[in-house]
Amino acid sequence: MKVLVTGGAGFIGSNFVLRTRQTRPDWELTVLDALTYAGNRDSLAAVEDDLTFVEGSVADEALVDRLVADTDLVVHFAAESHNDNSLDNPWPFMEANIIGTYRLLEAVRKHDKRIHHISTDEVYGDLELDDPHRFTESTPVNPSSPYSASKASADLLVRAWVRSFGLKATLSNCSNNYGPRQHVEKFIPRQVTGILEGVMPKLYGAGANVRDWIHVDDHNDAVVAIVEQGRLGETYLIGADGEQNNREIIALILELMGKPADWFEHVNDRPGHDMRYAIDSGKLRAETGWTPQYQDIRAGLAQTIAWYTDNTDWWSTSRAETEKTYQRLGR
Ligand code: NAD
Ligand code: TDX
Repeated sequence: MKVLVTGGAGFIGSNFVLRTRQTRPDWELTVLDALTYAGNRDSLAAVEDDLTFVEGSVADEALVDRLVADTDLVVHFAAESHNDNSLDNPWPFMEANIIGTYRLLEAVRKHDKRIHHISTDEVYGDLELDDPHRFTESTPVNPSSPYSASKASADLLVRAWVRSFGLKATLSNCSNNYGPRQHVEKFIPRQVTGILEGVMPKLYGAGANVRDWIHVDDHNDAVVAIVEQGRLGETYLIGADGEQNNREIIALILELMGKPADWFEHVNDRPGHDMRYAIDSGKLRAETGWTPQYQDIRAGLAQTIAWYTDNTDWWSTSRAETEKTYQRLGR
Protein backbone atom coordinates (compact mmCIF):
# COMPACT_ATOMS: atom_id res chain seq x y z
CA MET A 1 0.00 0.00 0.00
CA LYS A 2 1.24 3.48 -0.88
CA VAL A 3 0.75 5.89 2.04
CA LEU A 4 1.13 9.68 1.91
CA VAL A 5 1.90 11.01 5.41
CA THR A 6 1.33 14.76 5.69
CA GLY A 7 3.18 16.50 8.53
CA GLY A 8 5.56 13.54 8.80
CA ALA A 9 8.45 15.70 10.06
CA GLY A 10 6.45 16.88 13.08
CA PHE A 11 6.08 15.26 16.49
CA ILE A 12 3.30 12.72 15.96
CA GLY A 13 3.86 12.28 12.21
CA SER A 14 7.57 11.43 12.57
CA ASN A 15 6.80 8.93 15.32
CA PHE A 16 4.12 7.45 13.03
CA VAL A 17 6.68 7.04 10.24
CA LEU A 18 9.31 5.50 12.56
CA ARG A 19 6.80 3.12 14.12
CA THR A 20 5.12 1.97 10.91
CA ARG A 21 8.54 1.34 9.30
CA GLN A 22 8.80 -1.33 12.04
CA THR A 23 5.21 -2.57 12.24
CA ARG A 24 4.15 -2.22 8.57
CA PRO A 25 7.38 -2.63 6.54
CA ASP A 26 5.38 -3.34 3.36
CA TRP A 27 3.88 0.19 3.33
CA GLU A 28 5.54 2.52 0.79
CA LEU A 29 5.79 5.89 2.52
CA THR A 30 5.89 9.40 1.09
CA VAL A 31 6.12 12.30 3.54
CA LEU A 32 4.76 15.73 2.60
CA ASP A 33 5.88 18.41 5.06
CA ALA A 34 6.33 22.17 4.75
CA LEU A 35 9.17 22.12 7.32
CA THR A 36 7.78 25.00 9.31
CA TYR A 37 9.50 25.90 12.61
CA ALA A 38 7.80 22.74 13.99
CA GLY A 39 9.09 20.33 11.33
CA ASN A 40 12.47 18.66 11.78
CA ARG A 41 13.94 16.33 9.17
CA ASP A 42 16.41 15.00 11.74
CA SER A 43 13.47 13.20 13.35
CA LEU A 44 13.35 10.97 10.25
CA ALA A 45 17.13 10.45 9.91
CA ALA A 46 16.96 6.76 10.88
CA VAL A 47 14.57 5.94 8.01
CA GLU A 48 15.55 8.63 5.48
CA ASP A 49 16.61 6.03 2.86
CA ASP A 50 13.39 4.11 3.24
CA LEU A 51 10.88 6.80 2.24
CA THR A 52 10.29 9.64 -0.21
CA PHE A 53 10.41 13.11 1.35
CA VAL A 54 8.66 16.02 -0.36
CA GLU A 55 9.02 19.52 1.06
CA GLY A 56 5.85 21.51 0.41
CA SER A 57 2.50 22.65 1.74
CA VAL A 58 -0.79 20.79 1.97
CA ALA A 59 -2.33 24.07 0.82
CA ASP A 60 -0.48 23.80 -2.55
CA GLU A 61 -3.25 22.58 -4.86
CA ALA A 62 -1.10 21.33 -7.75
CA LEU A 63 1.42 19.55 -5.53
CA VAL A 64 -1.29 17.88 -3.45
CA ASP A 65 -3.13 16.78 -6.59
CA ARG A 66 0.02 15.18 -8.00
CA LEU A 67 0.95 13.35 -4.78
CA VAL A 68 -2.57 12.12 -4.01
CA ALA A 69 -2.95 10.77 -7.57
CA ASP A 70 -0.02 8.44 -6.83
CA THR A 71 -1.08 7.10 -3.41
CA ASP A 72 -3.65 4.71 -1.94
CA LEU A 73 -4.11 6.30 1.47
CA VAL A 74 -3.44 9.76 2.94
CA VAL A 75 -2.76 9.96 6.69
CA HIS A 76 -3.19 13.66 7.41
CA PHE A 77 -1.20 14.95 10.40
CA ALA A 78 -0.01 18.28 8.94
CA ALA A 79 -1.21 21.27 10.92
CA GLU A 80 -0.23 24.31 12.89
CA SER A 81 -0.61 22.77 16.34
CA HIS A 82 0.16 25.18 19.18
CA ASN A 83 -2.64 27.04 20.97
CA ASP A 84 -0.41 29.84 22.25
CA ASN A 85 0.76 30.61 18.69
CA SER A 86 -2.83 30.66 17.45
CA LEU A 87 -3.67 33.32 20.03
CA ASP A 88 -0.69 35.38 18.85
CA ASN A 89 -1.24 35.02 15.06
CA PRO A 90 -4.21 32.94 13.84
CA TRP A 91 -3.67 33.15 10.04
CA PRO A 92 -1.20 30.24 9.58
CA PHE A 93 -3.75 28.02 11.35
CA MET A 94 -6.48 28.94 8.88
CA GLU A 95 -4.24 28.28 5.89
CA ALA A 96 -2.64 24.99 7.01
CA ASN A 97 -5.53 23.48 8.95
CA ILE A 98 -8.59 24.56 6.97
CA ILE A 99 -7.41 25.32 3.43
CA GLY A 100 -4.82 22.51 3.56
CA THR A 101 -7.46 19.97 4.58
CA TYR A 102 -9.80 21.27 1.87
CA ARG A 103 -7.11 20.79 -0.80
CA LEU A 104 -6.50 17.21 0.34
CA LEU A 105 -10.21 16.39 0.40
CA GLU A 106 -10.68 17.64 -3.15
CA ALA A 107 -7.69 15.66 -4.41
CA VAL A 108 -8.84 12.50 -2.59
CA ARG A 109 -12.31 12.95 -4.11
CA LYS A 110 -10.99 13.54 -7.62
CA HIS A 111 -8.69 10.51 -7.59
CA ASP A 112 -11.02 8.25 -5.55
CA LYS A 113 -8.48 7.53 -2.79
CA ARG A 114 -8.84 7.15 0.98
CA ILE A 115 -7.92 9.61 3.74
CA HIS A 116 -7.55 9.32 7.51
CA HIS A 117 -7.86 12.73 9.14
CA ILE A 118 -6.03 13.33 12.44
CA SER A 119 -7.74 15.66 14.88
CA THR A 120 -7.86 16.58 18.53
CA ASP A 121 -10.18 16.37 21.54
CA GLU A 122 -9.92 20.17 21.78
CA VAL A 123 -12.64 20.52 19.14
CA TYR A 124 -15.16 19.57 21.86
CA GLY A 125 -14.27 22.52 24.10
CA ASP A 126 -13.64 21.83 27.77
CA LEU A 127 -15.26 20.11 30.77
CA GLU A 128 -15.68 21.26 34.36
CA LEU A 129 -13.32 19.53 36.79
CA ASP A 130 -16.22 17.72 38.49
CA ASP A 131 -18.16 16.82 35.32
CA PRO A 132 -18.83 13.04 35.43
CA HIS A 133 -19.03 12.92 31.61
CA ARG A 134 -16.20 12.49 29.13
CA PHE A 135 -16.08 13.37 25.42
CA THR A 136 -17.60 10.80 23.05
CA GLU A 137 -18.05 10.70 19.26
CA SER A 138 -21.46 12.38 19.66
CA THR A 139 -20.28 15.34 21.78
CA PRO A 140 -21.05 18.56 19.84
CA VAL A 141 -18.03 20.61 18.72
CA ASN A 142 -17.48 23.76 20.79
CA PRO A 143 -13.90 24.95 20.26
CA SER A 144 -12.28 27.70 22.39
CA SER A 145 -9.12 28.87 20.60
CA PRO A 146 -8.29 29.79 17.00
CA TYR A 147 -6.30 26.51 16.84
CA SER A 148 -9.16 24.31 18.03
CA ALA A 149 -11.67 26.22 15.89
CA SER A 150 -9.50 25.58 12.82
CA LYS A 151 -9.32 21.86 13.67
CA ALA A 152 -13.08 21.70 14.24
CA SER A 153 -13.56 23.42 10.87
CA ALA A 154 -11.38 20.81 9.17
CA ASP A 155 -13.28 17.98 10.89
CA LEU A 156 -16.58 19.41 9.64
CA LEU A 157 -15.23 19.62 6.10
CA VAL A 158 -14.23 15.94 6.22
CA ARG A 159 -17.66 14.93 7.53
CA ALA A 160 -19.40 16.99 4.83
CA TRP A 161 -17.27 15.40 2.08
CA VAL A 162 -18.21 11.96 3.45
CA ARG A 163 -21.92 12.75 3.46
CA SER A 164 -22.17 14.75 0.23
CA PHE A 165 -19.60 13.00 -1.95
CA GLY A 166 -19.26 9.57 -0.32
CA LEU A 167 -15.57 10.32 0.33
CA LYS A 168 -13.67 7.32 1.71
CA ALA A 169 -12.56 8.87 4.98
CA THR A 170 -12.12 8.11 8.67
CA LEU A 171 -11.44 10.63 11.45
CA SER A 172 -9.82 10.41 14.86
CA ASN A 173 -9.78 12.90 17.73
CA CYS A 174 -7.01 12.19 20.22
CA SER A 175 -6.11 13.61 23.62
CA ASN A 176 -2.77 15.23 24.60
CA ASN A 177 0.24 13.29 23.33
CA TYR A 178 3.66 13.05 24.98
CA GLY A 179 6.86 11.27 24.04
CA PRO A 180 10.14 11.77 22.12
CA ARG A 181 10.48 14.39 19.34
CA GLN A 182 7.76 16.77 20.60
CA HIS A 183 8.51 20.43 19.93
CA VAL A 184 9.88 22.26 22.98
CA GLU A 185 7.05 24.81 22.88
CA LYS A 186 4.71 22.14 24.34
CA PHE A 187 4.16 21.69 28.08
CA ILE A 188 6.15 18.54 28.91
CA PRO A 189 9.25 19.09 26.69
CA ARG A 190 9.36 22.75 27.69
CA GLN A 191 9.71 21.79 31.36
CA VAL A 192 12.08 18.84 30.79
CA THR A 193 14.50 20.80 28.57
CA GLY A 194 14.23 23.80 30.92
CA ILE A 195 15.29 21.68 33.90
CA LEU A 196 18.19 20.27 31.83
CA GLU A 197 19.30 23.90 31.29
CA GLY A 198 18.76 24.84 34.97
CA VAL A 199 15.48 26.74 34.36
CA MET A 200 12.45 26.32 36.63
CA PRO A 201 9.22 24.81 35.18
CA LYS A 202 6.56 27.39 34.25
CA LEU A 203 3.00 26.69 35.30
CA TYR A 204 0.18 28.65 33.62
CA GLY A 205 -2.15 30.14 36.27
CA ALA A 206 -2.95 27.88 39.21
CA GLY A 207 -2.19 24.70 37.25
CA ALA A 208 -5.48 22.92 38.03
CA ASN A 209 -6.14 22.34 34.31
CA VAL A 210 -6.49 18.66 33.43
CA ARG A 211 -5.19 16.98 30.26
CA ASP A 212 -5.81 13.33 29.30
CA TRP A 213 -2.25 12.18 28.48
CA ILE A 214 -1.44 9.43 25.97
CA HIS A 215 1.94 8.21 24.73
CA VAL A 216 2.50 9.06 21.05
CA ASP A 217 3.12 5.40 20.12
CA ASP A 218 -0.27 4.44 21.55
CA HIS A 219 -1.90 7.20 19.47
CA ASN A 220 -0.16 6.00 16.32
CA ASP A 221 -1.02 2.33 16.92
CA ALA A 222 -4.66 3.41 17.25
CA VAL A 223 -4.41 5.25 13.91
CA VAL A 224 -3.14 2.06 12.24
CA ALA A 225 -5.98 0.10 13.88
CA ILE A 226 -8.54 2.58 12.48
CA VAL A 227 -6.98 2.54 9.01
CA GLU A 228 -7.09 -1.26 8.96
CA GLN A 229 -10.29 -2.01 10.88
CA GLY A 230 -12.29 1.22 11.17
CA ARG A 231 -15.55 1.76 9.31
CA LEU A 232 -15.49 4.36 6.50
CA GLY A 233 -17.18 7.63 7.38
CA GLU A 234 -16.75 7.09 11.13
CA THR A 235 -15.07 9.16 13.83
CA TYR A 236 -13.06 7.47 16.61
CA LEU A 237 -11.92 9.10 19.85
CA ILE A 238 -8.45 8.03 21.00
CA GLY A 239 -7.48 8.24 24.68
CA ALA A 240 -5.71 6.20 27.35
CA ASP A 241 -7.55 7.20 30.57
CA GLY A 242 -4.58 9.41 31.49
CA GLU A 243 -6.15 12.41 33.24
CA GLN A 244 -3.65 14.46 35.27
CA ASN A 245 -3.61 18.11 36.21
CA ASN A 246 -0.64 20.29 35.25
CA ARG A 247 0.60 20.54 38.85
CA GLU A 248 0.69 16.73 39.05
CA ILE A 249 2.69 16.46 35.80
CA ILE A 250 5.22 19.05 36.98
CA ALA A 251 5.54 17.23 40.34
CA LEU A 252 6.26 13.96 38.53
CA ILE A 253 8.84 15.55 36.22
CA LEU A 254 10.59 17.24 39.17
CA GLU A 255 10.70 13.95 41.09
CA LEU A 256 12.00 11.97 38.10
CA MET A 257 14.68 14.62 37.44
CA GLY A 258 15.79 14.82 41.09
CA LYS A 259 14.57 18.35 41.85
CA PRO A 260 12.68 19.64 44.93
CA ALA A 261 8.86 19.50 44.70
CA ASP A 262 8.51 23.30 44.98
CA TRP A 263 11.08 24.13 42.26
CA PHE A 264 8.63 25.71 39.77
CA GLU A 265 7.05 29.13 39.17
CA HIS A 266 3.61 30.39 38.20
CA VAL A 267 3.44 32.51 35.03
CA ASN A 268 0.61 34.36 33.26
CA ASP A 269 -2.31 32.15 32.34
CA ARG A 270 -3.28 31.43 28.71
CA PRO A 271 -6.30 33.55 27.63
CA GLY A 272 -9.39 31.33 27.31
CA HIS A 273 -7.43 28.40 28.82
CA ASP A 274 -9.48 25.17 28.57
CA MET A 275 -9.99 23.61 32.00
CA ARG A 276 -10.28 19.90 31.33
CA TYR A 277 -10.27 17.37 28.49
CA ALA A 278 -11.32 13.73 29.01
CA ILE A 279 -11.83 11.03 26.38
CA ASP A 280 -14.10 7.97 26.35
CA SER A 281 -12.37 5.68 23.83
CA GLY A 282 -14.86 2.82 24.23
CA LYS A 283 -15.91 2.79 20.55
CA LEU A 284 -12.33 2.44 19.30
CA ARG A 285 -11.55 -0.32 21.82
CA ALA A 286 -14.76 -2.25 21.08
CA GLU A 287 -14.41 -2.10 17.28
CA THR A 288 -10.65 -2.64 16.87
CA GLY A 289 -9.41 -4.28 20.09
CA TRP A 290 -6.83 -1.48 20.52
CA THR A 291 -5.55 -0.89 24.06
CA PRO A 292 -2.74 1.44 25.16
CA GLN A 293 0.64 -0.17 25.86
CA TYR A 294 1.87 2.69 28.09
CA GLN A 295 -0.47 2.26 31.07
CA ASP A 296 1.95 3.99 33.45
CA ILE A 297 2.60 7.70 32.85
CA ARG A 298 5.61 7.58 35.20
CA ALA A 299 7.36 5.02 32.97
CA GLY A 300 6.39 6.91 29.79
CA LEU A 301 7.67 10.20 31.22
CA ALA A 302 10.93 8.58 32.34
CA GLN A 303 11.48 7.32 28.76
CA THR A 304 10.65 10.80 27.39
CA ILE A 305 13.04 12.53 29.82
CA ALA A 306 15.81 10.08 28.85
CA TRP A 307 15.24 10.89 25.16
CA TYR A 308 15.54 14.68 25.70
CA THR A 309 18.60 14.14 27.93
CA ASP A 310 20.30 12.11 25.17
CA ASN A 311 19.30 14.38 22.26
CA THR A 312 20.23 17.95 23.23
CA ASP A 313 21.33 18.73 19.63
CA TRP A 314 17.78 18.01 18.44
CA TRP A 315 16.24 20.71 20.66
CA SER A 316 18.75 23.31 21.89
CA THR A 317 18.38 25.80 18.99
CA SER A 318 14.60 25.62 18.84
CA ARG A 319 14.39 25.97 22.63
CA ALA A 320 16.28 29.28 22.49
CA GLU A 321 13.93 30.57 19.75
CA THR A 322 10.81 29.35 21.56
CA GLU A 323 11.74 30.94 24.86
CA LYS A 324 12.17 34.33 23.11
CA THR A 325 8.53 34.08 22.01
CA TYR A 326 7.36 33.04 25.48
CA GLN A 327 9.25 35.98 26.97
CA ARG A 328 7.39 38.35 24.65
CA LEU A 329 4.07 36.74 25.65
CA GLY A 330 4.89 36.92 29.37
CA ARG A 331 4.59 33.16 29.72
P1 NAD B 1 3.67 19.46 15.15
O1 NAD B 1 3.48 20.93 15.20
O2 NAD B 1 4.75 18.83 15.96
O3 NAD B 1 3.91 18.99 13.63
C1 NAD B 1 3.19 19.52 12.57
C2 NAD B 1 3.94 19.21 11.27
O4 NAD B 1 3.14 19.70 10.18
C3 NAD B 1 5.30 19.89 11.18
O5 NAD B 1 6.27 18.99 10.68
C4 NAD B 1 5.07 21.03 10.18
O6 NAD B 1 6.24 21.36 9.44
C5 NAD B 1 3.98 20.44 9.30
N1 NAD B 1 3.16 21.46 8.64
C6 NAD B 1 2.62 22.58 9.17
N2 NAD B 1 1.94 23.27 8.23
C7 NAD B 1 2.05 22.55 7.08
C8 NAD B 1 1.56 22.73 5.76
N3 NAD B 1 0.83 23.81 5.41
N4 NAD B 1 1.85 21.78 4.84
C9 NAD B 1 2.60 20.69 5.14
N5 NAD B 1 3.10 20.49 6.38
C10 NAD B 1 2.82 21.41 7.34
O7 NAD B 1 2.25 18.84 15.51
P2 NAD B 1 1.87 17.45 16.20
O8 NAD B 1 1.79 17.65 17.66
O9 NAD B 1 2.74 16.39 15.65
O10 NAD B 1 0.38 17.28 15.66
C11 NAD B 1 0.12 16.53 14.48
C12 NAD B 1 -1.38 16.44 14.27
O11 NAD B 1 -1.98 15.80 15.40
C13 NAD B 1 -2.08 17.79 14.14
O12 NAD B 1 -3.10 17.67 13.17
C14 NAD B 1 -2.68 18.03 15.52
O13 NAD B 1 -3.82 18.84 15.44
C15 NAD B 1 -3.03 16.62 15.92
N6 NAD B 1 -3.09 16.35 17.37
C16 NAD B 1 -2.03 16.68 18.18
C17 NAD B 1 -2.08 16.35 19.53
C18 NAD B 1 -0.92 16.65 20.46
O14 NAD B 1 -1.04 16.45 21.66
N7 NAD B 1 0.21 17.12 19.98
C19 NAD B 1 -3.21 15.72 20.05
C20 NAD B 1 -4.26 15.40 19.19
C21 NAD B 1 -4.18 15.71 17.84
O1 TDX C 1 4.79 26.29 29.82
C1 TDX C 1 3.64 25.84 29.88
N1 TDX C 1 3.00 25.78 31.08
C2 TDX C 1 1.74 25.30 31.24
O2 TDX C 1 1.22 25.27 32.36
C3 TDX C 1 2.94 25.34 28.71
C4 TDX C 1 3.60 25.40 27.36
C5 TDX C 1 1.66 24.83 28.86
N2 TDX C 1 1.07 24.81 30.09
C6 TDX C 1 -0.26 24.20 30.24
C7 TDX C 1 -1.32 24.61 29.25
C8 TDX C 1 -2.18 23.35 29.14
O3 TDX C 1 -3.11 23.32 30.22
O4 TDX C 1 -0.07 22.79 30.02
C9 TDX C 1 -1.19 22.21 29.33
C10 TDX C 1 -0.71 21.59 28.03
O5 TDX C 1 -0.33 22.65 27.17
P1 TDX C 1 0.16 22.40 25.64
O6 TDX C 1 1.31 21.47 25.66
O7 TDX C 1 0.31 23.73 25.00
O8 TDX C 1 -1.06 21.57 25.07
P2 TDX C 1 -2.63 21.90 24.85
O9 TDX C 1 -2.89 23.35 24.76
O10 TDX C 1 -3.38 21.09 25.87
O11 TDX C 1 -2.84 21.25 23.39
C11 TDX C 1 -2.21 19.99 23.05
O12 TDX C 1 -3.13 18.93 23.05
C12 TDX C 1 -4.11 18.93 22.04
C13 TDX C 1 -1.53 20.06 21.68
O13 TDX C 1 -0.60 21.13 21.67
C14 TDX C 1 -2.53 20.22 20.58
O14 TDX C 1 -1.89 20.20 19.32
C15 TDX C 1 -3.50 19.09 20.66
O15 TDX C 1 -4.52 19.29 19.73
